[in-house]
Amino acid sequence: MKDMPQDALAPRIVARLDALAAISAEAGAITRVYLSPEQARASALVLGWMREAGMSARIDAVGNVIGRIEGPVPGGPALMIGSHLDTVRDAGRFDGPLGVVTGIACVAALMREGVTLPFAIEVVGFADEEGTRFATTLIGSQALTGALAPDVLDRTDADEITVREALHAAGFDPAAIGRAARPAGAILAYLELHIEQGPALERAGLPVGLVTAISGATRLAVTLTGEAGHAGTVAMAGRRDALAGAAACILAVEARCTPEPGLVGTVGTIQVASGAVNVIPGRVGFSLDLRAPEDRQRRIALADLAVTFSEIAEARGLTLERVVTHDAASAPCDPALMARLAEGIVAEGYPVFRLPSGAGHDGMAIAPVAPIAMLFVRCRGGVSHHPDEFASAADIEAGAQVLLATLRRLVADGLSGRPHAT
Ligand code: HGY
Ligand code: MN
Ligand code: MN
Repeated sequence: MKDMPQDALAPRIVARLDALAAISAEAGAITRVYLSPEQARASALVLGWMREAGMSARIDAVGNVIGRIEGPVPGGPALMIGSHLDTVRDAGRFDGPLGVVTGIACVAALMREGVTLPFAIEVVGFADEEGTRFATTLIGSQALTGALAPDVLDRTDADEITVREALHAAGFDPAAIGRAARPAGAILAYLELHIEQGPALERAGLPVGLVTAISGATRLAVTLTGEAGHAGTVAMAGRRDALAGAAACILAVEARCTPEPGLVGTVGTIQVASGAVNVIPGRVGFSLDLRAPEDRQRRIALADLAVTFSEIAEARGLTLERVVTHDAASAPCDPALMARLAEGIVAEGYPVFRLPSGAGHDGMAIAPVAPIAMLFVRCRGGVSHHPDEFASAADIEAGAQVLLATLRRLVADGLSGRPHAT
């Protein structure tokens, strides 16, 4: 890579992202969902990179890939650097893997500097942040904090395979997932480097940004049931068309969210049971993903939409079912840890640009048990969850050097340190 210093970290990071991107369920696209054979292959690759960096490395009871450099007390509390290795369907190559591969590169660089660690450092590749396969999300990070939903093993994918069956098929013991949970205090702090997945850094002309909080999110599975019938013989009046009802609900989501800054609502999937071109849809299922920076704002919108959906269903003679498949509170980043990350940003010569994260991250699951902070790296056009997702090698280098500078400070001064006046 031209103009890169000899000891640059980005060239190897980019090469490893490319290697991971080649591991997919689909040729010509990047799709690596939880407990898939592709995930097993990607995990094996990352295990090797962790070991190459001098870490002990293992896969835990739910499939998280965990590398560790011991501190003074074997098994003692660790500073955790993480992100996820699973992807959405037809994903970009940076969302998730960038944070894991950069974490490995920074730990390796720190080890090359011969530092003595005052605490252990772990790099974690979480197994299921996206929730692409089972609709619920953060399975990997919630298992690690002991916060898995009691019914998680019964969640099913589009083929009606349960998490329990998928764990078993992937060689895990469903009865042992509790072993992934860490005792209280095991995680000193959590740092995640991630592409911004939005346009703010590009608009500001900056390669890195300091995250202030992660927006909370609620995901629903909504089912409308009406009456199937012959498309040619049933008059329009009196039809109980479930898909037309779903369309009204989807437009209601857009109408409710659009006027309110920060509130976003997305219907990303819809299924018509036994759908056919000449059959009036009798039963339709769709997903709803609702987010806002403030939990209260999200809950009010959720309640409003529940009323609207019921009114639409009643007016059309449909029955309505709503199941919450995921609910994560917004997660503020820790001011002291943010101050350390801000020191790293300043040390690398960048201004400290603070911004919230509209996208969800594993840090939401870690926040209840440890201080979290996130570093965003600029991505082109803010595009993500799409093959056009792109972060330049120069910005990846900037992100890696900021993370490394931050690690040096945390190792030298401890986690609380001297908050930097930025
Ligand atoms: O959905 C999200 O915000 C994250 O990319 N999983
Ligand atoms: Mn994502
Ligand atoms: Mn992500």
